[in-house]
Amino acid sequence: MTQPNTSNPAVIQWVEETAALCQPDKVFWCDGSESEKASLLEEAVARGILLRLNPKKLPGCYYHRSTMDDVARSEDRTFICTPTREEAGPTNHWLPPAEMYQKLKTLCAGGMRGRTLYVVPYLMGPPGSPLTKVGLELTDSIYVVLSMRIMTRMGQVAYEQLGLGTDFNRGLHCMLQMDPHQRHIAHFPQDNAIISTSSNYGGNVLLGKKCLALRIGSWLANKEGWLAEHMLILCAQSPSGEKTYVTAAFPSACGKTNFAMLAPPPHFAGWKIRTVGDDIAWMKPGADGRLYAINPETGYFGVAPGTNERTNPNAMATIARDTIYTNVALTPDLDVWWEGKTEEPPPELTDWKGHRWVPGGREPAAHPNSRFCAPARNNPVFAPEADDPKGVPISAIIFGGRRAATIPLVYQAFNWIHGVYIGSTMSSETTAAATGDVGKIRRDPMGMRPFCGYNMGHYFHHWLRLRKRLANPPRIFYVNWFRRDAAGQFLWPGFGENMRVLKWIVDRTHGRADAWETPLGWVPGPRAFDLGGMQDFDITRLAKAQEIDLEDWRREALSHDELFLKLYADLPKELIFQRELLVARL
Ligand code: OXD
Ligand code: MN
Repeated sequence: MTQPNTSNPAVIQWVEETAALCQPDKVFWCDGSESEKASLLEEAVARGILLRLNPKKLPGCYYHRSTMDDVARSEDRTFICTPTREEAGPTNHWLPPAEMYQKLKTLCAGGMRGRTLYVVPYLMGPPGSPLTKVGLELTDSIYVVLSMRIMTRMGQVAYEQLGLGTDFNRGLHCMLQMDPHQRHIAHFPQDNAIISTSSNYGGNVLLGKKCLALRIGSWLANKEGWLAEHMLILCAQSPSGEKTYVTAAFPSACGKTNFAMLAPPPHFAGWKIRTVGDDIAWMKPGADGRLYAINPETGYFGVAPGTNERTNPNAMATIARDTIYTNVALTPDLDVWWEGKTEEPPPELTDWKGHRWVPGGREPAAHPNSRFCAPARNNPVFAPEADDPKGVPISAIIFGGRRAATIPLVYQAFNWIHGVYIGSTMSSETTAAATGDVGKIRRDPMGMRPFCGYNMGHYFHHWLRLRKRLANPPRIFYVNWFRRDAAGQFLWPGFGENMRVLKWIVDRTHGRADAWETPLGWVPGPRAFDLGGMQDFDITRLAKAQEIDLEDWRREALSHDELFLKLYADLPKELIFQRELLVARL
């Protein structure tokens, strides 16, 4: 549609101003309809931006290949532009707003010549929820428009929620020439605005996701008294029908999607795991003193490599239709493949760079951070509560990371403050989801280090303060699925078997599972952890996975200082005391 489909004067004015700056040939006002989707897909295919995949094998699925150097989030090009450096804090890149606006306005001037500017109205959250936010993304990428359709409630529904109001996130995305030196993912929390340039990678440009739902979201949450977190939300339903809602914060590419869609092993017949969300939770204390969560998204932007019928059968069903794949490999009959999809690779592929690929080469066929973008509704275990404006009451919060040593499979914090401490000292080996080294241990508090839109020390204060508004707070746990033995083998089988850990967590929240006190927290008692039906699993491996080596932990406690020293000026004293208590217990 080339005429405004809203009468909201603030929206119209902002679109006019942006068009005057970027000078697109055309302005297209998206309405989110099915007919619009069909014509945009047709155009994207005709322009070679998307390739239609084999409709018999993958109905409604499309393929996109990015430029070679635009394959992951660019943390070093991500900025929080607050009036003072202190507000952004030591973990964020910072520039004063005026300087960044000036820089980006110069870059974007005339930047859409010869292109179409798409106006994408969207909601983060179910219509009518007190937590839901309205966003508008102005983009010159048709790939972004089609992906935003999947990831958000996009279209007229957003204008309906906004009415004539002015409270909406202003997001501008200009692809420019895709030069990485001109790449900026700039956030202006005080203005509820985002400008993203020179990238077309989901995490940098689907502005509702990391930029609004997490960076601006966390800033708003601090101001308004709620939490915007990098967490999945799942419902564990017992055979008797009891529903327990759990969130889990793991860093990027550490298995949130797999855990959110977990398929319980046969021994847990009658248990159902349902997905409310796989990446982001917005949570607010309810009148009953419990913490309620919504998933602001409507799709999954997940890592393809490693996904298969064993690791995540529900994801495989989800991405069998209506999905946009990016940077995976292609078979000659236009099916998709990635490392780990099948044990044996097909005899011939086109790799993510567009080159012929045969097994045995040194380069992977799919990029390690290749992605699927799929509607949540395709998920066979989609939880209908995901549409409930009230959200779901959370009984447990799980923190976790990818650590080959030291960190046990599961333990429970003694209380909320201790839980905030274990979340704030969370660590993980870095993954391909962000550019830079892979496999280096870094402190990633609450999985939010790349996503906290303000000073991380203030963020910890906010977590601690929230406790006072929770008469019945979620219990807090820590997990590590990735511990290895001396031979480098994983000690715990993971994936569906994580149901055993989840069951203990669920039982703990209901006060019915045995636990032992250790220096780190509570761990499952000998009879509390159900290993029934596990073939080829030696109980001594569980003991190894749970082992607490005090020498290792003394070193670990020392390394907590790495981040704490950086944040010292704003670090809550509670966390310093918690560290002392931990050291005293070791
Ligand atoms: C993501 C990420 O894409 O965390 O969800 O990088
Ligand atoms: Mn994520």
